[in-house]
Amino acid sequence: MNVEKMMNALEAKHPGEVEYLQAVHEVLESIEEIYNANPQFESAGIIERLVEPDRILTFKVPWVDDNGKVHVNLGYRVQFNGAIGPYKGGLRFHPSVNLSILKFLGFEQIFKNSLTSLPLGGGKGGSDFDAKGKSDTEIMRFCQSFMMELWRLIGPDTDVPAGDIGVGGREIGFLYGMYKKLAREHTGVLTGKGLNWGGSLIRPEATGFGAVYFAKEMLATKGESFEGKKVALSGFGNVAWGAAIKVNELGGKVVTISGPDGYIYDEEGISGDKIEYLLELRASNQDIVKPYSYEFPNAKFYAGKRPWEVAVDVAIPCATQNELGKEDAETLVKNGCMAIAEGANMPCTPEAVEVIHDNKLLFAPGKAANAGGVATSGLEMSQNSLKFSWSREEVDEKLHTIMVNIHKACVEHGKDAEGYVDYVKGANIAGFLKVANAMLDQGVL
Ligand code: NDP
Ligand code: 2IT
Repeated sequence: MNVEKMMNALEAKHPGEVEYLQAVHEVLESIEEIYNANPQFESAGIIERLVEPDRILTFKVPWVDDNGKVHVNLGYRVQFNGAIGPYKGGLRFHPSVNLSILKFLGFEQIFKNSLTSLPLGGGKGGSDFDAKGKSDTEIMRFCQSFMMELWRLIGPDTDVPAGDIGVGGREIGFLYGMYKKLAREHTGVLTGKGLNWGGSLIRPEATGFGAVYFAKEMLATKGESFEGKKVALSGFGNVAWGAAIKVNELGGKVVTISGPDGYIYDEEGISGDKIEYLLELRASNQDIVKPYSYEFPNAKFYAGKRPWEVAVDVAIPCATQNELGKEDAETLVKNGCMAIAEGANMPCTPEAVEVIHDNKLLFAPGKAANAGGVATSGLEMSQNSLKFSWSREEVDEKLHTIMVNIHKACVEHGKDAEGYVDYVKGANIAGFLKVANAMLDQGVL
């Protein structure tokens, strides 16, 4: 494999799919050496088959708003690779959603799911639907219409969607209800379900918990812990919420959260009742960042800015892709930040990652650090198959073990001669090898 040639061919075939090409490029660079050292990969065309999704479904999603007006959104499901298990990955509802974004997310998901050690293939889906300002009944009608198309493509052993940006417990409920009606069966076809109808304890917190467990392992390699550390989070959704809880539990202090309009700096720390207050705002579909600064006047709101200008020990970007650029990384380095863990998928630009690596910071890529979410989805699927529920402690312990093992796999494949761990390389190689070997075993498909 020649990375440049491969990228040129992909750019010609998929012009303008910036995020997808960015994600593929990163993986190809990491695996080039090991790929070329194992000629069986080349002769089986593994990489050419891996970079293209198995299939993509695109469909229209018509729905009626509360005033009787008809709207049409686009819906997608990208079934990327099913070598090691049923397609698995979230649904994103956000106006920015397009095929490039879903292909990048589906591609990343292949390696992430492989790292979890569970039998999960990679997929992703979603819609350009904007939930901001919509009523619950509008969201319900949209989800029902979306599922009327999607249901034929998914199943508990075929493809198991879950949440992502804009899709949480409420949306999964509406989607599941419609699936159940159409398929006439109660199965674990979606994860992130409510606790009363097949969901798993810890799933809502799992991505954030997992990212903090992973960062804890990284810090431990330097003899450090979260105790007394200042931590910057971005966003305040499913992932940031879980991360905030776990950082506080481990003795760290969360000083920032953000939204599309700016960030909050709360020197006193965001914990306890403040987190409860944020959750109430989120549940009511409101902007949360600005109101926080009215409720807690010691906190400052910085309009139109990102939290990376605050001096912190650890940064955990939890909002969206490419939200932390080169200059942000330079500022974090200058301010003495020692570790960055990607709670979101690909929040750091390639230029930012270069700065972080050049300065030998601890850096966890999303496909390793945020794998706790999908891993706990995998645990939800296991519980559904067993028709049994594990306790909070049991799920948390399994999640913790999975994160510790992912960290070990990254170190095994990413440590260089001087002892610095390139977790990006480690995660990509470890994730790739399992999938590539499964593809070799199963023939050309
Ligand atoms: P949520 O929708 O729950 O939260 C997203 C948060 O990020 C919100 O606070 C949102 O603000 C903010 N945000 C969204 N888009 C932007 C933007 N363009 N600029 C600035 N802020 C933005 O999503 P999740 O927490 O589920 O997902 C966050 C990230 O984590 C995504 O990258 C997702 O792919 C990844 N991830 C999610 C997992 C999960 O289990 N949910 C698992 C692994 C990764 P607002 O609501 O005001 O728009
Ligand atoms: O990016 C992700 O890993 C997720 N949004 C979670 C996917 C899942 O199937 O739980």
